[in-house]
Amino acid sequence: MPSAAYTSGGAGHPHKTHQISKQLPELLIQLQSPKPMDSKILQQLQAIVGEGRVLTDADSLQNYGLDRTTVWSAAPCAVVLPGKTEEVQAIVRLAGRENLAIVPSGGRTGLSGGAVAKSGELVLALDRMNKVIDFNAVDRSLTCEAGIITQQLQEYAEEQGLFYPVDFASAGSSQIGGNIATNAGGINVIRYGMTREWVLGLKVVTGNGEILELNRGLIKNNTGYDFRHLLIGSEGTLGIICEATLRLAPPPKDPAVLVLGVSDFPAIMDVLKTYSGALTLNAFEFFSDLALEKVLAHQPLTAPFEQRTPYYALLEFEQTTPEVLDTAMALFEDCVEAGWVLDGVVSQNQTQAKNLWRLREDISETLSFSKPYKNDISVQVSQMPDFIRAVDDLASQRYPDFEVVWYGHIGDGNLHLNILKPDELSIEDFTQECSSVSTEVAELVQSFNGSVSAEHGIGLLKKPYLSYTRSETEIALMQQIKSLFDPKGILNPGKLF
Ligand code: S2G
Ligand code: ZN
Repeated sequence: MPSAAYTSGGAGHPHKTHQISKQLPELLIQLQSPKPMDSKILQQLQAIVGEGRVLTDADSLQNYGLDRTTVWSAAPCAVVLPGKTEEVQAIVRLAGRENLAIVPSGGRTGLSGGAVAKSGELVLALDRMNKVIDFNAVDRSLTCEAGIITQQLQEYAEEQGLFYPVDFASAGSSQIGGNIATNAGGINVIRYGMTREWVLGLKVVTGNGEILELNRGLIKNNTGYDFRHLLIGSEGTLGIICEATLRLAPPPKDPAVLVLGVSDFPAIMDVLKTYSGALTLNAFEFFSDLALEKVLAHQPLTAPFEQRTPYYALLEFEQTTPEVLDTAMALFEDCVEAGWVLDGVVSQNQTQAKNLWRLREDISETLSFSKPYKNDISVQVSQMPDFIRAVDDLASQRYPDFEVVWYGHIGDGNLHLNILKPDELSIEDFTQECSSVSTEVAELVQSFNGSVSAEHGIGLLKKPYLSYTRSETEIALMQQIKSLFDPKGILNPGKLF
């Protein structure tokens, strides 16, 4: 008899309360996925990638079947790990013949369920395709496989004296292919833009099993529709990204980090206006005191200064000349004078800069322990002062009993609103309660012509809200485009729309 007992845990996952006994994995697969992998298909997959690269054990199905969302249970039929584009192509063609759904999988750091396999899909993981293929100093470009970890790519660029400027908290686990498929944003968008700005070429396998080589690293190429930009942000629904050619930038000179204690939400925008008018900002982030409280309770970090303030702005700027720091300090005095800023600290070296950054970058992981309900919303920066007032009122009225944590990339108009799940509430009841408010948040975002998903994508989580940002005509066109790239609908079905 199986030794493990299953209780349905917080996120609806059956938590193993004991070590699974030998005969149980099959039962677990039965429990969690409609049907185990057909042995004929299994053999054909093994013939393509090799014996040990098709996984069906319970731990692999669990590990590869989820991203960082906590709403769904993993239930893929199997995981396949190709080693090159031609193997991806063969797998997609096999899946097309068998009408087998594929979920492309990178670092699985997504926050909208885009990489969740919950209905017997085949997870196609790019982990083995993780090499740098080429670097060209003249073009300042780097070609790599999709499965390379973002941080490894950043480090490789640094070794060449260059800089890959898209950065975010999960860069140590995410893969560049997933970053491209979700057009990842992060902390440097205010200066360097989203991932889309840095992709010079893509090699993809479409749902039709065709290999497309898009733009081939050219800066200028005006020859009709640029399919590269269709694939970027398509969340694995049009094609599987196998290789990418990325543009690299000169590294910012001697970046300094300034953390300011800010008196209230709207004052953050006054500070932004003051600094962005005088300095080249690499980043302009903010977080509430509750966010800081949670990070300090979980991480070995110290508060930026003696007093605690309602909000904090974190700025990073390039020190192109020695005078830049003097300007930053003079602006600090002006902001204190104006009553917007109550206190501040500036980094003296890169170690201090990194520690100050951790106060912001550790928020997402710290909050994950509370299974937060996340809103990732954006409006034009000019709309932010009015939007902040409206959405903060809505959140405090409609979430009177929940802990509401504000943080995000306010400099590019992107707010992260995280509602923390109270211990006594089940994830189902909590999600239910938050979803009803999310409709009002979506309506408010729509009234400001904003986006219901600024950087985390739509995946599964944000599907109900897509129409608050995209028109019916646009959604219909997206579906028609999908039918061209993936006529059998085998690529990440059910995601996005
Ligand atoms: C943030 C989560 C980022 C991440 O903290 O800005 O977008 O990579 C969120 O977890
Ligand atoms: Zn973010």
